[in-house]
Amino acid sequence: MNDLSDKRTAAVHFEPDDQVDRLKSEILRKLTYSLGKAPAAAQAHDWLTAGILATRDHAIDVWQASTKESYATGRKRVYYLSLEFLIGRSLADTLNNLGLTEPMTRAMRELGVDLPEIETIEPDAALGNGGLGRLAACYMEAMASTGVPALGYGIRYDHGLFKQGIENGRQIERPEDWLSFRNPWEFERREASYRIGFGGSVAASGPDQVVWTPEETVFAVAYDTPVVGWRGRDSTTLRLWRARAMHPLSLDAFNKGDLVGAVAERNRAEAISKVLYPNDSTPAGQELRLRQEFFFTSASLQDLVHRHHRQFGSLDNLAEKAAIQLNDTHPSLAVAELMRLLLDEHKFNWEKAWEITNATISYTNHTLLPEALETWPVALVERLLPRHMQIIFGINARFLDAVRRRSPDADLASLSLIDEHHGRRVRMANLAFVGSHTVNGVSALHSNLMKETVFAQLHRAFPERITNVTNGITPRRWLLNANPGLTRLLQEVCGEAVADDIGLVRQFGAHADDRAVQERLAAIRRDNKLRLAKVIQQDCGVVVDPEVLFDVQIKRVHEYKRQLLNILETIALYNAIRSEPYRDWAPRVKVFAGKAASNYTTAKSIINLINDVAAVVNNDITTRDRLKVVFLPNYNVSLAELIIPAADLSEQISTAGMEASGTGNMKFALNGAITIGTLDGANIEIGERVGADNIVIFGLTADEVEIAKRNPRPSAEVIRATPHLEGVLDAVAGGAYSPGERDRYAQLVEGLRLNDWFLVLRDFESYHQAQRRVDALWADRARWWQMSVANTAHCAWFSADRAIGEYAERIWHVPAGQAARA
Ligand code: NBX
Repeated sequence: MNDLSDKRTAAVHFEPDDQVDRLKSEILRKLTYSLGKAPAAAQAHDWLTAGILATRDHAIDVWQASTKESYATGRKRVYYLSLEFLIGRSLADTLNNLGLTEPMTRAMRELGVDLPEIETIEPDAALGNGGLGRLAACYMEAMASTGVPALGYGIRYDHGLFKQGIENGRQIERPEDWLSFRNPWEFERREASYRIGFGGSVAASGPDQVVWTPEETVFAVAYDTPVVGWRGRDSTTLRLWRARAMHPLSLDAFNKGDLVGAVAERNRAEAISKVLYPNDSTPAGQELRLRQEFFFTSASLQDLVHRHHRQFGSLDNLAEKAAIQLNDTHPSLAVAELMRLLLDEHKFNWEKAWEITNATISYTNHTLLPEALETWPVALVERLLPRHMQIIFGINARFLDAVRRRSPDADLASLSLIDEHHGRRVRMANLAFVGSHTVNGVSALHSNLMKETVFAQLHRAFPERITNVTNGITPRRWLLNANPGLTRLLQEVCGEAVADDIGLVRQFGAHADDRAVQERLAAIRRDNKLRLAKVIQQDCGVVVDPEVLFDVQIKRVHEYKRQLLNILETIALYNAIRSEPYRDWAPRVKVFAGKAASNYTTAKSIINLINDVAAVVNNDITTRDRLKVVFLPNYNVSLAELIIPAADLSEQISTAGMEASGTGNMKFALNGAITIGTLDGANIEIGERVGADNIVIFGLTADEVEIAKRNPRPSAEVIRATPHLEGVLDAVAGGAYSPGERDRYAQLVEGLRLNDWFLVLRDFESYHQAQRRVDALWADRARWWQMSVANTAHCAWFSADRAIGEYAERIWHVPAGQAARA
């Protein structure tokens, strides 16, 4: 690391003015020689690209030093396989981590450019759906910040998650196009390109060996992006694969005048990396999705095996030098693909290949929703990946044999990698579980539920395998960058070093009663709310007062996340305010944002209802000062960065037992919002840390939900026992909020009346009461700020650095360079 630390020292010793001058000339060089633009003719996007290219040069210095160091020392490396990386924008975070925010801002200003303004035109890289993808992005940054050598492997989708528009209250999807003007952060690596086979036939060539002759071959080409960690000490690499055809044009077809046929192979190949599937927590099921999964898994494994072999000359020590983490089951085929490479290409026998595979791979589960568990028809896998299907059968036979020998009464049917009941399907979770040395859940509750429910039988067979690593978020993006006001206050109170060691925010807790601190906090929050209010006015045409309580629910729209509970309670509140206008209701704005999968009819109907309720409420002068409802379109990482620091109340109201962890909950709490939530996922751990007095908990527990589902109470009975609910449901079902189409929500409400699967009705009263406790807390503003301080002060533990530290120590067995422990 010597040359690197020298460089850093050199940077530190630059006089600020020199540094600004240097950056100015770097930007101008990029503008002139990389973009071919004269400053006088440069547009905002030219300045942005020039700024990114100048910043990227600094990132490259760090990156090359990191890579060199990890090669020179032969350290173990982490390979994080994820079909999703929800990156968002990169410029502001990279500058901040490099310590260049201030000099770059000045350099741009002296060139006549407003940096924060041009930062907002950087495309928001949305190569992910939600929590799982954002977690992967946080972990790439946290590994860079804590000195864990790592490569993230994924797909370079031409089109990320769709853009959401709201038209007449309804979600419409528009294609996303982040690559349309090139991506200045990435490097194409022609030399890192691999052949990915599909279909064809297999022929035995040795005791465990087979020759697979694919019918179709596609190229995977690597695109690398550096991810710089805090203070530019280290960097990880995001390596995304793009699909290219072997033969981009068939001249035969072309010469015959068949222009479509001439590019057919190319279109079929390139379709693989064309678009992200917009499903969150539900499998897509199409063949193209399986092709995507195999494509990126195979490219990544070929790459890491090739690099390992080049570096160490043998694969015997793969597990000592490589830890492969599977981000959910999308890369489960890694188990079979690694076996194939070891058996067929490197001629290991089965036992040795299995030992290496199992010692190298580990798997994270992100959801227990039964409909989310991926399975693929055996017939499809057999046709697309004949060799892998053989290997999966081989693994299964040996595994079931071993279990049978050890425990003759084991439930083999549920352990099997093959589900024999639904037309024979490969269970990707069982494949990942059996192929891994460690399997983890993402919160304490979730990991326990894994043992009791979906993985109960596998857990009995491998009682040591399941462990927990509660999720974490990077405090650089979600606190330092998103909330500079709060960061400044924390640095004054806890010392500058809080940016290096987030654990120091603990000291903030001692100032919970300090009036001056409370006033500062209130002023910071007000500024953040003003910024958000501007966007609300622009995007929703609604004027909101920054003095009222900002009550926020932002996340994918899903029945289990219960946006429906929130909006029904909002209607009850609206009715109550109208009937008792002079009671001391806490004036609020209800902020919603989130996308629904394009084929998820119920979720889309919920979005429609929120917008319809907003239209009625926002136009009612009797509730004008008390209640507003807004739905911000096109929720993404950048919008989250704007909304979270402006939130007073964080809605984390999933049906208990269904939200594996949540990570938004952590971002809000660290920024000082109060959580109203169920005892679900990481809410429980947030409650344990901030204390029961500093969180508002309601609703059935996971155990009670379990019982309630086994003995459901008829909805009619629940409705009868719940004040106000009947009126709310009747109004919605009868078209009070959709006068132009009276039966628009008839089905939605009928669904609840028939089967309250997500316990929206059951938890309604408890939620309503919890909201009245929020009203009372808000009325006592000193108490509110006390709670807010406690939340910030006790949430450092949710730093991704802590989570990565746990993975490094307990799962990957890699020494973290400077893992910060909160
Ligand atoms: O992963 C999310 C969970 O819902 C969150 O509770 C959790 O905080 C987050 C990070 O651990 N899961 C998610 O985003 N997606 C999936 O779980 C998923 C599973 C299968 C599938 C698609 C998405 N086919």
